[in-house]
Amino acid sequence: MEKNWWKGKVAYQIYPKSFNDSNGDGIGDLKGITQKLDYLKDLGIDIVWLSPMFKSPFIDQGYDIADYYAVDPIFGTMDDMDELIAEAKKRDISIVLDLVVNHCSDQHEWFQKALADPDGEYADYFYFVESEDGAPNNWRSYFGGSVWEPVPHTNKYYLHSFHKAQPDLNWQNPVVREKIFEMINWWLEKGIAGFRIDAIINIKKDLSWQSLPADHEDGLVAVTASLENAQPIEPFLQELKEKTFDRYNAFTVGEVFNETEDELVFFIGEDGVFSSIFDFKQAILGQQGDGWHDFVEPTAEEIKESIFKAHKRADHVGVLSTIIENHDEARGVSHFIPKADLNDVSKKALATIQILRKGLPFIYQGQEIGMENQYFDKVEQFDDISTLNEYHVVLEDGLTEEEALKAVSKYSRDNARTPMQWSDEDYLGFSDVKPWLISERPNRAINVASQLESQDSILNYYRALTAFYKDEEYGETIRFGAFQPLLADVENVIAYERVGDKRIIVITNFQPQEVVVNLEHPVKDVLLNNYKDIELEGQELSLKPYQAVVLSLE
Ligand code: TEU
Ligand code: CA
Repeated sequence: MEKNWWKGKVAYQIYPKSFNDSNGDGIGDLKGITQKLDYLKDLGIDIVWLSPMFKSPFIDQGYDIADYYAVDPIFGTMDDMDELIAEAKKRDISIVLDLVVNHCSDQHEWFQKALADPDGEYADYFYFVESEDGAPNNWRSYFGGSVWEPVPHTNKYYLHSFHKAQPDLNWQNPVVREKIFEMINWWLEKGIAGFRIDAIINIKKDLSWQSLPADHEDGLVAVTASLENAQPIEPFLQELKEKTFDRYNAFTVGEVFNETEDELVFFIGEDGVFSSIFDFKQAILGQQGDGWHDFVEPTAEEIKESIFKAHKRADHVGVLSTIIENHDEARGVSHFIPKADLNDVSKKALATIQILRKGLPFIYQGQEIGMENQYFDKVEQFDDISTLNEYHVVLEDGLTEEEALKAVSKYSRDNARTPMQWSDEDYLGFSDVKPWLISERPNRAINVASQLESQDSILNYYRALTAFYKDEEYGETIRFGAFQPLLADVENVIAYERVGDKRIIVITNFQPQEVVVNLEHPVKDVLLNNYKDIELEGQELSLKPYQAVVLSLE
């Protein structure tokens, strides 16, 4: 297999619990995914990333793994997994798994053995730290509260950067590293094509366990702040790469936030440890302040700036994976498009910007039909631990229950975790019974069945975008050509040029007003347009609200 086989592919993220239920228990499963492979093929998908489908108690929806070698029974069997890999292969689709190795589940055999013998070898698989009076320090976990949990009947605490049911694995311990590498190779041997690498930055630790200045009234500080004083991550990841990914020519995409310039080279440069990392700069726009109630809506100018900056920083180093949403975020269309402007046209504009910018596009399930945030009217309707924690943070900050509900409804990870909407039936064509998570009032009008029938649908527009990405004449330029900002000063216009053996410009008018722009060069052809018509006189282009056009230049 060619070294960089994954370059120029289109990827799709599946959240297995919510994609397709094949056996009528209200939970998506592996057979359900296999049934939809042709759908994915028609959408132009080459790589499918599955969020965790391993054995799990699902405290954090599968990101708490109890057995890395087993498929959770709610998703099916290992035979189903083998069948999925084989059927995908037949269609030239590669399967990528989620590698969650910063932590495992407290139900994992290793942790159970550690608890049973807190001085034994398995305690060293984790961070068991002695402390006489209370938690060893003031770090706050990602999901709220201390990162420390007492080990029963001892003066020890164990570290959990995320939920207490997700104890951190001790990467300092070479035995742990070997076990992890063995497991990775076992899966690669089975025929999976690579991994999305979860929360990887957290594997480095500040082993002095020093407290840091509090960042909130609870006296705690986000555990992320401790990473600045942590041991270097480089040796771990270098070893990981050499002992696993390299041997199989695997595709890897890291979940990495806030990397420095040097780290960027280390991650995705020529000899980088990963194939790619996600560009989260756009996804996290507007996240500020002390909690979800302080978040603000990103403007078109901010979206533009974020994209331009990302490419300026990364394109000479390596390949970014682009997203507008994932299972940890609200729906992209609801995040980036003001509510009053949310319609098929604006959704297509957002799609155009993402799919045709430079990089490896990831489409999150439902994105291709324009799924929006869900309607939640009671806190009891949420499943996600992060949402429930934030709800309390907002209340503790003095807001009312109504305000808290409003804030978490808007940013809840559950917005993206409700079932894929295949049809307008009762349970959205996802299942015959009530799904494990569903809004009281899903927007049924948004569904695959109806969009397959309508030529102008968002789904068909996404198909056109992925087809264009692979187009015989222009695809090379879109996949590999340079990215150059265009019309940077024209407010609310997000535009760029792609330069390869062809010259292509992508212009979107990301606002509800018309705009006129002057192009520097004569246009040869109109290659894509989210309106029926285009108003182009010479080099003067008038764009309707949220119009997106793709033009080739002479
Ligand atoms: O996410 C890591 C991460 O940093 C996020 O938890 C983020 O801070 C959070 O979603 C905010 O609500 C990964 C997974 O993508 C996420 O689903 C898991 O919950 C997490 O790791 C723990 O495994
Ligand atoms: Ca099922």
